Amino acid sequence: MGGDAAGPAFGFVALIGRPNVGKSTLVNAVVGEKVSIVSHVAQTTRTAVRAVLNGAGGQMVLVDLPGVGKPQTLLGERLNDLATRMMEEVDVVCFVVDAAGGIGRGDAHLAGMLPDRVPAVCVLNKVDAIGASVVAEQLVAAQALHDFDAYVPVSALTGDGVEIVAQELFARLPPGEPMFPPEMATDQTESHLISELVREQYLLRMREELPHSIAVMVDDIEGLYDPDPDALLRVDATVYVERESQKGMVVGKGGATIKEVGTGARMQAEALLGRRIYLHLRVRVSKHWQRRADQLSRLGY
Ligand SMILES: Nc1nc2c(ncn2[C@@H]2O[C@H](COP(=O)(O)OP(=O)(O)OP(=O)(O)O)[C@@H](O)[C@H]2O)c(=O)[nH]1
Ligand SMILES: [Mg+2]
Repeated sequence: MGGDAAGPAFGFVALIGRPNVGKSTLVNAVVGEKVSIVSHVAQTTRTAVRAVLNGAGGQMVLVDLPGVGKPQTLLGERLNDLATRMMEEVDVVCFVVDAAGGIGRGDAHLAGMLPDRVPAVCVLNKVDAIGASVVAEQLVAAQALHDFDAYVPVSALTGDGVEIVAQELFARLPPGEPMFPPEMATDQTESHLISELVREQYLLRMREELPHSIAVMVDDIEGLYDPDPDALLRVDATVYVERESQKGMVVGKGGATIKEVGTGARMQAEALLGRRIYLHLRVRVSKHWQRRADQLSRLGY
């Protein structure tokens, strides 16, 4: 196991945990790049987001996944299914709990679903928000969840302990050749990355149920293969809401909200892609898309 004289290690690691425990923050911290969007809203991650880490011992693909919770909609059911299916298919599971929020029944339920044959590392996140005695208490609670192969207290936010998470995961990968070129941090398309950055801007600004009602699709992207590095990337995207009444909130007074969101997402996308971008957003209603199989599939969920 792990990279040794016999050759390099390669494998997939699934990030498993309840919503909001900090899985995506951890993935970004481990690879040192923003690959997956983050917000205070549960169900921020809706797809399997792959992030690639190259180390001395080999290559590891972190698969960031939706948090597993009580599903309220068909979307919620699909997100749970995706995460629980992936934990069966990977080489290692990285099980994340919120040590500050406290390990609870949701964690126990999920830990009960962990397959025995897959090594699992337990990450106790958000230790920046608690004292040493609480960390010790949460370590005991984590040990009662499952017979994990390792326990690592971290703060994905400050980066404390993140290096150790990478080491513990690497050590449990099977031997294998790298699958991705070393400069590739994620296999997401530019379109997907941009649509996620737009959604993140909304998640950070919207309240109540509205964040869950928002989906974003890039309809058109032009200039991607222009050899001129200064050429403008032109992106058209649609923000979907579930009801006519939500349109106003997404657009904002005099278009203020959609303008702010567009600027925020564009700036992040420009930094990530190293290109100048013109981003055009429009809003459409897709009635109750979270509950409709045809609409979910169309939106990529
Ligand atoms: N204090 C503190 N907050 C954190 C830490 N890690 C993540 N957070 C916060 O927790 C919230 C959720 O973070 P995410 O990374 O989006 O959580 P997630 O588990 O990916 O959530 P879902 O995708 O919805 O399942 C955000 O507001 C983060 O800033 C941490 O180490 N300390
Ligand atoms: Mg996430």
